[in-house]
Amino acid sequence: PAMASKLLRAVVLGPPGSGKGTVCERIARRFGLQHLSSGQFLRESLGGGGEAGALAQQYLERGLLVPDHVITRLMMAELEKRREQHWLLDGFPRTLGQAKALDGICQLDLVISLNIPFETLKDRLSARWVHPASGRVYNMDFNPPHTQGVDDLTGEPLVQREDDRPEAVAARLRKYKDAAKPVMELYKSRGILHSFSGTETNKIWPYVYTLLSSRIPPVLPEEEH
Ligand code: G5P
Ligand code: MG
Repeated sequence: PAMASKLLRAVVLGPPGSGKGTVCERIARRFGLQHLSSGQFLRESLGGGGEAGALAQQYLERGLLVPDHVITRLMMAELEKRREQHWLLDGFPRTLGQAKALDGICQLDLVISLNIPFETLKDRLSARWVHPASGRVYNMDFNPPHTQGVDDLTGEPLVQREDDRPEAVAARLRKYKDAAKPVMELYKSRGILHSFSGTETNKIWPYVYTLLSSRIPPVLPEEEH
């Protein structure tokens, strides 16, 4: 099919814990796209000890959205570096202001929205453990590490994210809805929004895979996760 030359510009939206990272990771591997997570970029920027990092940390710990100009500047710089690659944004844009900034630099082809019940989200986040240095994510029920409490590849300890504490989780879920609604409506009105509902990523995945396959040829077969 004639879908070779254009670079794919895709976004995955969804509340905290909806599986954006999990789905993006699979898409990236199967289709050879760059997976760009705004949350991961932010967490990496915290380590630097700079003023911007310290400020961002206060938002992240409380489960609040970082101000639009901060995250937009960060993402625009990262996207600029990857102009020649297919990419898939995880967690950006999250407000109408961010969506408009993104419109200024590209034309989106595809927006995937993950619709997951509130109770499911709460359960998942409380069982999540991460390896901070790589961003690898585990879940004690869904994809536990080979050895409890340590990263499969490095053997380093796993930690819980500050914002996965119950108080922060509730705040994040509330805030998400308010900010995301106008973004969804914008993409829906353009006819590029594709929503997937369910409680299990593995059941949603085949539909996501089919959708992506219609836009870009897979580099790996579908069966293995
Ligand atoms: P992040 O890092 O973007 P969130 O809160 O949007 O964080 P999060 O928590 O990373 O989203 P996710 O990526 O949607 O969730 O989900 P995931 O990690 O793949 O899956 C969650 C857990 O469930 C994992 O343990 C996974 O293994 C498990 N899981 C997946 N599928 C299943 C399943 O089918 N069954 C089960 N049982 N488990 C499953 O943003 C962090 C912060 O950064 C700032 C904000 O402060 C934000 O709170 N930020 C921004 N601020 C402003 N604007 C932006 N654009 C910002 N982006 C980030
Ligand atoms: Mg994530």
